[in-house]
Amino acid sequence: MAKVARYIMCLMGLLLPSLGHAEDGSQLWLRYAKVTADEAVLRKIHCPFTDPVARTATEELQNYWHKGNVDLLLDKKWDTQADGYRIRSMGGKTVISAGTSAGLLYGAFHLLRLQQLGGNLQGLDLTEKPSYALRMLNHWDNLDGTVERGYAGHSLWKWDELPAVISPRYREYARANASIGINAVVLNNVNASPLILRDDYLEKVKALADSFRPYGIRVFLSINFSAPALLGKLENSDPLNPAVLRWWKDKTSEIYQQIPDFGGFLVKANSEGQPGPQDYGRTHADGANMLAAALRPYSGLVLWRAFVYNPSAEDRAKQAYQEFVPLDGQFDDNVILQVKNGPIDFQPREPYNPLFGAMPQTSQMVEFQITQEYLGFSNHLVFLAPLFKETLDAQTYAQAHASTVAGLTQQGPHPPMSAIAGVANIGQDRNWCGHHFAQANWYAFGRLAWDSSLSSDSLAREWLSATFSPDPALVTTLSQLMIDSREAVVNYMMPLGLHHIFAFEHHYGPEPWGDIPGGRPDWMPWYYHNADSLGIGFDRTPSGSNAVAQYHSPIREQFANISSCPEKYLLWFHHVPWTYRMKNGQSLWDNLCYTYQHGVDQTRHFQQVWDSLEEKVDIQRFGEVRSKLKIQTRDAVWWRDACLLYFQTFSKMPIPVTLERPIHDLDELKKIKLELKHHN
Ligand code: GCW
Repeated sequence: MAKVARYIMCLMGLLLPSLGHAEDGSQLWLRYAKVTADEAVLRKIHCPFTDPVARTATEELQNYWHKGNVDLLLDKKWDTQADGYRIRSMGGKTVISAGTSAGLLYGAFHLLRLQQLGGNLQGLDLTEKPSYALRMLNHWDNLDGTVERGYAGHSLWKWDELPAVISPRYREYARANASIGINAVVLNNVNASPLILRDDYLEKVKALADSFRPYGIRVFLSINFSAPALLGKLENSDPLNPAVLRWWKDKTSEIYQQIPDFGGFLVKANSEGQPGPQDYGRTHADGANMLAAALRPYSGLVLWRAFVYNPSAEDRAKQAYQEFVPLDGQFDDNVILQVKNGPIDFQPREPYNPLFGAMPQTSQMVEFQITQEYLGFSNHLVFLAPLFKETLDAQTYAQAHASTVAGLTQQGPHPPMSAIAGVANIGQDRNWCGHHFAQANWYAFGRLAWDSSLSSDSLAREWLSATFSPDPALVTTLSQLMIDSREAVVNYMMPLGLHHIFAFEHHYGPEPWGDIPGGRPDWMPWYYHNADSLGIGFDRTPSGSNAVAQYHSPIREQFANISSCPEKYLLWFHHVPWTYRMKNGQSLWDNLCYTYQHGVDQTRHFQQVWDSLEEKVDIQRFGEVRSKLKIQTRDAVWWRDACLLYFQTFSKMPIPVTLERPIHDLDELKKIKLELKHHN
């Protein structure tokens, strides 16, 4: 009955106020109520500064702040680089003070968030300073409008229309970023086309930079290391060739003439077929320093990626460390090494990358993947804050102080260059991210980049209150679901340290049997799971590849010893007999079966929880999330059946009778060949 009433009211445009108007998710977490003209005359927002960022701060408050007068002050006492701010209640007013206009903007959004979340607005006195100086999104967007591993439609950047047409979405995007503290974006894919540096594209880049600037956002570009040869028609792109350096210097100067606050270059070099300094017998440091020299006069940065591996006899998990650690101390101080959170590649769970803490003289930053390449695309509800925090909070024991990954990357050798990046999950979909709950991952990434000590639970609650409703029943129930969702995806995809057992190319769905005759072993699932009649898992102890040696003591010993290795990493570091006794007394095989089943049970539970909240969620988003949860559960069953039936061919052990029976046949599953084209 209620449903029918809601439907009719929706048709009449008369939705219940508590449910808002018809929602398509396009407003993200910024569902602030606008100040009316009557309200506006009752309060004054005072800001003596007129630069574009301060103006944005003022406008946001003018448009959305309902609760009395606010003064915005610049206070030189503040570190001018830090974007920090203070908010105080003083003599009937609220005062935001900061060292920069960007600080005022973040302070304004903080105040609006407090209002939105129903926080106490009396007697305020709070001070904020970001954990990282550079809080950055990496777009893997191509110039033809597709997005590498993008699951929310085409690229937001309409290169063919720019610079003449400026889509209103550019500002909406920038505003959303600013509201969570993101202050830098790399516009294009790390598999970079050299064309991005051509004059006509730089004009388009300038137009985007101009749209983002009022929101305190700086633009960076991914570059193709061979651009001097490919675009500049030089003989080569050898970093030690003076003509190459000259080309980069000229190009950089050209960029800064158009975009005075340009941030710098992100580089994927000698990785997965991309060109790089090694093509000329030079090192990563030679390549990075050459670009750093071109950028130095403008205080620009080089973000040099450490994601490198080659088909060789060496364990892939060890290769980046082997290549980069000997270069410690050789990188210029405007170079930051951008390191993926784990040593393989954005798997549902990886131990932290041992490069963190292994290069004390080199600035390092973490790269997370917000887009869900290996986590069910935008079909699966997976809240990533617990994954991000697992890495940030990991204790490396690399130094006496500050040796969590967060600590190491926040206090590198060259402050204030600290930085953090997330590969964006944003596209042209009306709801920006493809799945309504994927917005939470964009949100959580930004908020953690601002304050890495925030808890996953508080982030889930904040986001839910702002995005769906502050109703405590909804927030409590769904925040629990969100927190559980990361472990669920690990359980139904790759539990107990399993990794890289997904389908070739598109990376959606299970393919533990995957093998392409003559294909690169380090792209094949068997390389990683090593299942045989004795057991399963990758031996990375001294009796195997000895990747554990790359970790500091006592982590090294903890991981190397099968009885102290956390079970969540067991099969990452050990080849374990099927009959091995797990801590709960089950055999490894039984435990694997129970864990896969548990993952399936969790997704079924998510469906029930969601349905129980039907009355509390608007119709459109309710229906869309419900459909996605159905797909997620179906996929979880698919993963369970595929992995257990396949591994059973080695273990030869029965699936415990208390568990659900598989509903697929292995042969039938092996025939599935998805033609997924990244939803482009
Ligand atoms: O995860 C792998 C992806 C590639 C990606 C690469 C990288 C941009 O499968 O699509 O390329 O990582 O991070 O460079």
